[in-house]
Amino acid sequence: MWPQAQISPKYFYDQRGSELFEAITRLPEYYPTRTERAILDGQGAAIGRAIGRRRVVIEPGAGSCAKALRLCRLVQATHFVGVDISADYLEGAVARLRTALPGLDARAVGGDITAGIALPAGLPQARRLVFYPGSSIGNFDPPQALQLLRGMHTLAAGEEGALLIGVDLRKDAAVLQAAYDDAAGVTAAFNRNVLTHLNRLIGSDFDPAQWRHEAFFDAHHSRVEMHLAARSPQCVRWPGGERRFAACERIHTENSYKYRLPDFMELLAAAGFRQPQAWLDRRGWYALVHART
Ligand code: AVJ
Repeated sequence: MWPQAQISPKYFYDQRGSELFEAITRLPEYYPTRTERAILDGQGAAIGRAIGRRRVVIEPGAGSCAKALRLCRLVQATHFVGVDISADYLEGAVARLRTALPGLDARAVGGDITAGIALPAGLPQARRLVFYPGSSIGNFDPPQALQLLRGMHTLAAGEEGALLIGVDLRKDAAVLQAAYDDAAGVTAAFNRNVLTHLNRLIGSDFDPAQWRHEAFFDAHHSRVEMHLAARSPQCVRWPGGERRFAACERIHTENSYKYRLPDFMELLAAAGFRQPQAWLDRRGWYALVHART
């Protein structure tokens, strides 16, 4: 038997994958993005008071920078550093941010946050705010999440350092299921696109049409899992190797952990953060959490 096949979710985000993810955020079933935005818009005054003004905002996984624009406005940011794996996509987004906020010193940095970020030289050490919205922390298992939060603590450390992070909370399994297996099939296309991206990266010959999208909530691990299941037995080849798949054999492509708020607060404390404050939507589906270094 072969070991369980898996592909890291970071490979979702080539140009096409980033576009498909943007489409996901507009789906009726995918509540996290609009719920987070509703919290930031509805409780922005209180959140803004907790954060304070003239911040140096660092956003790992900045993507389209749509949230960065809102946040930088809210806290009258002096500097912004967007970091993303999809560097080309990010460059365009940061350029638009500069146009929208002419006073802002905005930079784009290509990179993988799990590998450590090289910040631009001369970035002020004081008043740093690490902004990690979108519940991307959910992609990491709790020990990895702790390590990542520790890295963010180091990134923000200095006078008045802080973190503002979005966390998706545990909720009804049917709501979660629908959010990751939408009726229009956009999440299925997003999931399959990882194979197209991989083909380009390693020269493999995956046929995306041969793979079925699967998503379900695993209550024990408190996570949504996404998989691709082989529609028929097949052999995938690339220069220097091959992998046979039995019919229905799965490739694990993503975990999306859903936290209970007290558990997440504990994780923050373990990473060295203090004075956490959380703002939730009315349904209690999502939290924006602010904490100091
Ligand atoms: C970008 C990791 C927050 O887990 O909800 C959306 C990615 N995967 N639909 C999430 C995703 C399937 C998303 N994150």
